[in-house]
Amino acid sequence: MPAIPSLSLRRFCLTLFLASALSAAPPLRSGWVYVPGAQEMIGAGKWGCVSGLTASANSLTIQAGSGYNTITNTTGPLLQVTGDFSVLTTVSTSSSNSGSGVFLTLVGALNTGANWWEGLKRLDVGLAGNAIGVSYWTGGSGNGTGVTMPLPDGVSGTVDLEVARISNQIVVFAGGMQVGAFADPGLFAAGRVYFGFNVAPGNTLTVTSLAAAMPQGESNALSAPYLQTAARSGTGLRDAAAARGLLIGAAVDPSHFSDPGYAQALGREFNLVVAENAMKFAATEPAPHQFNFCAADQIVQYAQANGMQVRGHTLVWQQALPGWLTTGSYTPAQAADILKEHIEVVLGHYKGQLIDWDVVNEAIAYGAPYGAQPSYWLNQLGSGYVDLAFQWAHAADPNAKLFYNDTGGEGLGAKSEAVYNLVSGMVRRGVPVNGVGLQMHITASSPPAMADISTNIARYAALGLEVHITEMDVRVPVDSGGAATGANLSAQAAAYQNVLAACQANSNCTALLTWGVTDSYSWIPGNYPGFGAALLFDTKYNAKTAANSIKSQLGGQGNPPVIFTNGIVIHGGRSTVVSPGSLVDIYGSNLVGAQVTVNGKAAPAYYQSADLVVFQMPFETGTGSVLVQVKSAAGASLSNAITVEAAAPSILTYGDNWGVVQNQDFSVNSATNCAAAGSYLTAYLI
Ligand code: 9MR
Repeated sequence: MPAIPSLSLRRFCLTLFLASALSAAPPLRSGWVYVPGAQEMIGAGKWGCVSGLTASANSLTIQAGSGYNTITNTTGPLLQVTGDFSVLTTVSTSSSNSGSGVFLTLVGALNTGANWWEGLKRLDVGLAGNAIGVSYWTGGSGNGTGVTMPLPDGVSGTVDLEVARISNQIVVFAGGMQVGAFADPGLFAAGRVYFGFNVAPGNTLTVTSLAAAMPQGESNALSAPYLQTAARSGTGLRDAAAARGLLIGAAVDPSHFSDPGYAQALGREFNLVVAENAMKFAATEPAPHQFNFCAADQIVQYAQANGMQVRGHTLVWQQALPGWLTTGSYTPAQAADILKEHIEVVLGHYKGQLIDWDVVNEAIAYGAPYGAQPSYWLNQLGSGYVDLAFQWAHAADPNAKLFYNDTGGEGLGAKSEAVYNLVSGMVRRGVPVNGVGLQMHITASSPPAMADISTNIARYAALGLEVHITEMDVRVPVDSGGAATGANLSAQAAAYQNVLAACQANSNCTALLTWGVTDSYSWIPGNYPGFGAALLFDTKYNAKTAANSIKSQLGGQGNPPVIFTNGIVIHGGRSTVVSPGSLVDIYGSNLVGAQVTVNGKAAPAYYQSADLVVFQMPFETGTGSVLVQVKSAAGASLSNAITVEAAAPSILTYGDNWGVVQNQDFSVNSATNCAAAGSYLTAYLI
């Protein structure tokens, strides 16, 4: 009989202990200490970027529906391990556990292939039925190896689990007692441990502590993917850009920081980042008045750790709006309040940390006649929403540089005109706008003419505005494996180089950003079927021809020569149609001191200036496709392929003139521009 009161007293005490120390980690074993920073890994936004669970300050709740709910936190805390370590957690389940389970999941290597198990090294340890269930996968098959260990007497309900790697063994403890061990098949040999949980169908898991420990004297460390620092080569694009006073950037999605190649390439090559999606309205205000900066903050932290600047994108757009807003029935006055609050909170959160903001994005329609883009904001607030947004943004952070960003108006033409009219109108009205973003989502086959881009940038300079090339990608046709032809990749490289050259030709153009880092994660294949390979780095993070052309455009003594797109034409004409022996014009930039080669052989030049070279197509050049290149002390242009045609007698035309006859001073001879007696005339014929 005396045993009964004693037992109930113990239960009473245990309940009190649990209630008062909800998020305390299970006790450490003798001689073990917490990995620095890893005593508490639930709170403070560490799981806020992970979907499929509910995170509060001191617990995680994970439910499974009809299938397993398996979660790996690839964006939050990550353990770097070299020696022995353990992970401690306190878990409970609302379900009976019979035939099911809730598990702590430790991932040593992430999936690398099409099947979920390819390359995956994973260990699950948890409550399964009335036992401790263990399963592990080593990357070669979806069939895990299962081990069952007994739950010690008296351990049930809320359970303290500890999973340790000790020498070559995985050792499992429950309620402070060792319940089993098995040989470690090298699950954490890559030196990393991602944290996760796995919940069987119909089960609910509640996690009230998560910590990591190690024997005193070990040097394991807690890190997070977004805190990685890239090894700097000193020869990255960013190094060449910095020497030119230019920012070179990329759009970033922080979920890719767990891909080591991504984090390395980004920090090695770029000195500027922009959030591809993480700072948009739907991401930052997922519920009314509730702001979430989890993913966006990770980008800013990564940038700060890697000495990079950050652009803000974007406060006001008709896309990426949350459902609560677009399906809510707000009055125009309420919608205005919502937008004003959104701008104030988001700008306020990043005050002093970003170089500028795309305040309004794509307010002009995508198609002719390029009126106002239909949008929630236009419906609710009328066309004045653009000015209002800039005014609210300026009031919220008077030091922030405020940009208008749009697509399809990079060169000259109707869209460009509409954007220019909108922005110049704002300037006239005294709206606080500081710059214009030219997105530059273009194709290699028909890029805007470089001269047009340069002219467009220059007219914003005349308004006192800065310009950034904000979202450049150059899509090319790809096969089903995502591969592009060498010719298309060369054309792409020329387009990149020309856009950079147009930017460099104008001192108000201060940044060029690409819309992503690697072809692996670009938005292009999903939106333009049959196209892809649009960025500077391939799926293995190798620099593509385009990256090299950007680098050569940035580097060297002075700028290497550039041949403008479609810049090789018959002398005095506007199209290619060159034949062996004909004079050929090359329009470009940095052409002083240039040597022209045709298929690698030097060709005689007749005239040279910074933006024009006239050379003669060597007579011995055959007909068909030939490669024309220009070299100077600063480097070489890209090779441009043109077609040499058989000579056929014809008179060249130039503009409205039939036949081109030049006076000795190179002006076109006409009824009102006669040749002086005794001077010579040049007639251009084929
Ligand atoms: O690349 C972005 C894609 O992942 C998003 O689904 C999409 C909608 O939010 O936005 C894409 O980025 C766009 C950018 O924000 C504005 N200019 C056009 C970009 C490509 O659509």
